[in-house]
Amino acid sequence: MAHAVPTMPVALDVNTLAQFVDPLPVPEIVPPQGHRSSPTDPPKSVPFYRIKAQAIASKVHRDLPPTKFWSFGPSTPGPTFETRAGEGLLVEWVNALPNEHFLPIDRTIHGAENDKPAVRTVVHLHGAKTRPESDGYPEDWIVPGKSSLYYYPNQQDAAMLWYHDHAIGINRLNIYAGLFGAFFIRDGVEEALNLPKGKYELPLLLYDRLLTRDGQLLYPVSPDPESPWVSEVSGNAILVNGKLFPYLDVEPRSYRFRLLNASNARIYHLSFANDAPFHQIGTDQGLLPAPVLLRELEIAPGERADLVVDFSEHRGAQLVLKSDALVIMQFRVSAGKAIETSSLPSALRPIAKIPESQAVETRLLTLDEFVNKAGKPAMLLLNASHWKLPVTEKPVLGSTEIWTLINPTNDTHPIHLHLVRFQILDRQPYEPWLFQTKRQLHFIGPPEPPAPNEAGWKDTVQAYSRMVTRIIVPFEGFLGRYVWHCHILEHEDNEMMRPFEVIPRA
Ligand SMILES: [Cu+2]
Repeated sequence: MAHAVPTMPVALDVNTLAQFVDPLPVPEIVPPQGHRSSPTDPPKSVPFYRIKAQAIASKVHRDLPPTKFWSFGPSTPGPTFETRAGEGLLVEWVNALPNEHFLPIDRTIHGAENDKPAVRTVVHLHGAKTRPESDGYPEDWIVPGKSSLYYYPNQQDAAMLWYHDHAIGINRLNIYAGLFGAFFIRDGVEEALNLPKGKYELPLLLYDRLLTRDGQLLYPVSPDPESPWVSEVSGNAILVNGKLFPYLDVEPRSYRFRLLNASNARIYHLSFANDAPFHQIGTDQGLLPAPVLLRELEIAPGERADLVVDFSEHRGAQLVLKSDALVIMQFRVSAGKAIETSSLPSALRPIAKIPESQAVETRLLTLDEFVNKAGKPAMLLLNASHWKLPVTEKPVLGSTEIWTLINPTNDTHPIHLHLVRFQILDRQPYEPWLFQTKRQLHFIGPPEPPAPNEAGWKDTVQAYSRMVTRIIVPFEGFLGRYVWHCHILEHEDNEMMRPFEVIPRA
């Protein structure tokens, strides 16, 4: 009997759609459903939230039918959390998804084998300092009908974090389906600065998707039906807070935009079409020491950027935000008078540079790509080690380490460590062949310090191609098992992810 050959649905040509016909949505701030006792010693009464991962349909554009998504709420992205540093909260993450996945699972990928349920979720709060049992370990997934109760102490500086699925082997599909949202921690340092706030502060969650002609999510597959995994997915439609080509009406004054790259693989090079300058005031883990004036911003998957844009010079104008040649969204600046109520101070939050001498351990860690017989990427690893091998990175709680990320591949890999925040020391070009054959680090250029807009606390670092990227990491917080991984989700799933374990001092 002949097998039916599945036909690839035809991709939408987004250039046929009218631009700037949908207003930018802003995900709602989720109210707590009451208070409960925290799992701390002593316990305290903390806000309690119940969040349901569910199948929804949402219109991404005026002229497209509703798109089927999975989301942590009735709309996508999921609702936004707002909390304060040191104020813990509890979330019951409920898996209320259907029993079948609507995106193509590769059963040859680790953790997604035939004996595993198709639909599994586990939630990680990216950037949070959380105990391991609430961190969303990739194997801690739950099936439809189940839930997990996670506690977030939020004992850390003000920052934009984001929650997203982290289920092993299908993470790229679950996030692509829409399982993510924003999480803001506030603190007194930030509030004392008089930055734009209230309706003048907005999250911008950027993610690209491939859409079919009838507006449905298309997740591409390889020509091999036995292993449909592809090495990177970039879409034709760039969504901002769930809309394609949205517009935002703004007053001629300053706005604060909290930007997140929630894409599977795309690195954005953001700028305004008229080359308007803007300031970056914060990065992944909070405020920078000082505002950095930019005309272009590069942001990789998992990274966040805290931006201030002053529209007062653009009264009556329409500014288009783009990434290279791709149009993302439009800002319509009103012509009327506006009152500037915020200010941009020259100093934001002091950040002490960690001296290299503080590090008690330096680890050389490689980022490896393996190709198949056809020369196509078949698998990616950290330190040439599969996920299931014993844990090799065991930092001592309270100690500082230097992680030297050696990237012989042709790609930038955004490397994310759970639990911790770190500083970038430098990046330096090296000769990959000498390292691969003799394990000798031979540098072929001077070390480059981080750019001013990276010179703050980070939790995701772009490890550039054919460069050695060094980060210095204080392992503070909790004991136990966490993960570090590439945030290109296709890489992470196949198997560019490894555990690390924070151990007690001997
Ligand atoms: Cu990668």
